[in-house]
Amino acid sequence: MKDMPVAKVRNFALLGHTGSGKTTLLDALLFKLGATDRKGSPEQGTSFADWTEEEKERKLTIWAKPFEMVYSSPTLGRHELTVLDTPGYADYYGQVIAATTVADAGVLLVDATAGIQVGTQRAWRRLEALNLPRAIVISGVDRDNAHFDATLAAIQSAWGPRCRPVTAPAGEGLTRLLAPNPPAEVAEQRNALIEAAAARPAPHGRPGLTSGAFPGKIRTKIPGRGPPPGWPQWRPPPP
Ligand SMILES: Nc1nc2c(ncn2[C@@H]2O[C@H](COP(=O)(O)OP(=O)(O)OP(=O)(O)O)[C@@H](O)[C@H]2O)c(=O)[nH]1
Ligand SMILES: [Mg+2]
Repeated sequence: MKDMPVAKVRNFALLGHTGSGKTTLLDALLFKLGATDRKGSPEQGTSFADWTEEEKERKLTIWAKPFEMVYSSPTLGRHELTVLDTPGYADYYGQVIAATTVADAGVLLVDATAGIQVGTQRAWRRLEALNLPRAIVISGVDRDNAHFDATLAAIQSAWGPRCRPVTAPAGEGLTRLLAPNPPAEVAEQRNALIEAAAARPAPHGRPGLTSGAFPGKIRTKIPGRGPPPGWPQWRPPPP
């Protein structure tokens, strides 16, 4: 994908406690976005990520590995996703350090049947230390003993009310809170999300809901250089 402009590349690492579902999510993404013609499974030893003999045997990730896929959206166009799967098992934390050093963002998985665990906290601290942008995925919501609301409450209690859901269980499945005409049961969460977004300053020169001062420096991978070509330049809002 050498023809993809840098501004259209999203490069993020999957992080979380061992068994929280990082590799399962990666295999699902690869299949859903058409990068593979079957869905791999770490449990069955068919994962595209956990492919070494030791990983297949132990049914867990040992090595961080990058995977490329293309996401096409009618409104946002084509984007290249470079997704790094990482091990959650504490002995292999060095792989998390390496992956987050090259990632532009982190996606942290929190298991809805277990809540915030030691490996979740360690991953969060790493993201904090690097000041990486991040998203949280509550995984395993299909399991019988899953607790979405309690997991969300634990996340907000640990890391603040800025952690707002953008999707939530409704009826039989999950719904996007910003989709047109969402079910009434998610109206409260939808309003809270819109209010939180409206209260934030506009990020990185993209149009926001309010204008305001830029909260920090634009982060680049190469110290001493400006943002890569094609990145939007932030300008202070007019007085
Ligand atoms: N029902 C259900 N099972 C899941 C889900 N996500 C993961 N699992 C199962 O949980 C187990 C662990 O999943 P993995 O994807 O290997 O977990 P991981 O986070 O990659 O674990 P490490 O590689 O050790 O860090 C596997 O048996 C998966 O099939 C989910 O969303 N729902
Ligand atoms: Mg794994």
